[in-house]
Amino acid sequence: MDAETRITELLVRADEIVKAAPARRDESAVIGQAGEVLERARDLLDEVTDDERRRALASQVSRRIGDLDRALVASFAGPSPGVRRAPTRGVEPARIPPNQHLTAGFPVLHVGRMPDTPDQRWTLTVTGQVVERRRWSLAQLQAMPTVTDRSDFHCVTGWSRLDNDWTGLRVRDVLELAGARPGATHAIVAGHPAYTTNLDLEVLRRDDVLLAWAHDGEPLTREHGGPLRLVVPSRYGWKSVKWVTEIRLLDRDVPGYWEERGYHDVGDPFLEQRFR
Ligand SMILES: Nc1nc2c(c(=O)[nH]1)N[C@H]1C(S)=C(S)[C@@H](COP(=O)(O)O)O[C@H]1N2
Ligand SMILES: [Mo]
Repeated sequence: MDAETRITELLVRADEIVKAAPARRDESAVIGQAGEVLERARDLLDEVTDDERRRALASQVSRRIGDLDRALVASFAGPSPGVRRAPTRGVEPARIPPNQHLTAGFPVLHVGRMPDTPDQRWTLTVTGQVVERRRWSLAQLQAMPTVTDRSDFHCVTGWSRLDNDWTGLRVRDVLELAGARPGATHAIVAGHPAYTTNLDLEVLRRDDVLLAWAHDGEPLTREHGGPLRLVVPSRYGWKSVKWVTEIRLLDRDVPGYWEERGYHDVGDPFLEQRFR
């Protein structure tokens, strides 16, 4: 059976579970089961060789996962709980983008479930417009040359957290190992459960763009995207994909999860590019 047929079967199976939900008592168990089936379908997407078909199936998978997310997370926008404001006194005003305030803590923001994949089974795949599709385990990534970079983090919901010390790998180095094809201009970065965002390669190759596994000297916690997250300081936080599993290079710009829902394709906080 080819990947396409298997994916279609898994989609139908997930729909079945969801449609059976009203007859059951535990909604979150239903969401969990359907989510697992959809994650299996998503894992097979890479095996669909036809670009057009893969895109169509990917959007069917992510739309369904999105539906589960909406069932789990009633509201995402607006001030997040746990955001305590910090005084801006003594902070260089130019560091704070328009209409942002500083936060004292480190809020947790995401749609959908956190993955429970153990670190030993975590992999990162670099694929798409590359010379060679590559996949590394977390241990392999952590054996590569490591950097620590201090940067500011700006969430589109209004909070900014300054002076984050991120430790990990430069995305640029990982891209070099896979080899970007000449036509590659953009990337879709994917993280669990079906979260994606688009970035252009020029940004991804900057010094401060990391695949991080530590924050402020401590191992990155699961809720903040551990064991591996993308960090893109020059863009709003939604571009900093948590639980990152794949970087797919493309020869065009394709919107990700929030971009499909109206957020800006670029997302520069200093230009206040929140929505299109
Ligand atoms: N996989 C995944 N990554 C994600 C998100 C998400 O929903 N799923 N949310 C993004 C948003 S909107 C923000 S602001 C940051 C928040 O990171 P934090 O929870 O570590 O503060 O994660 C980003 N990365
Ligand atoms: Mo955000």
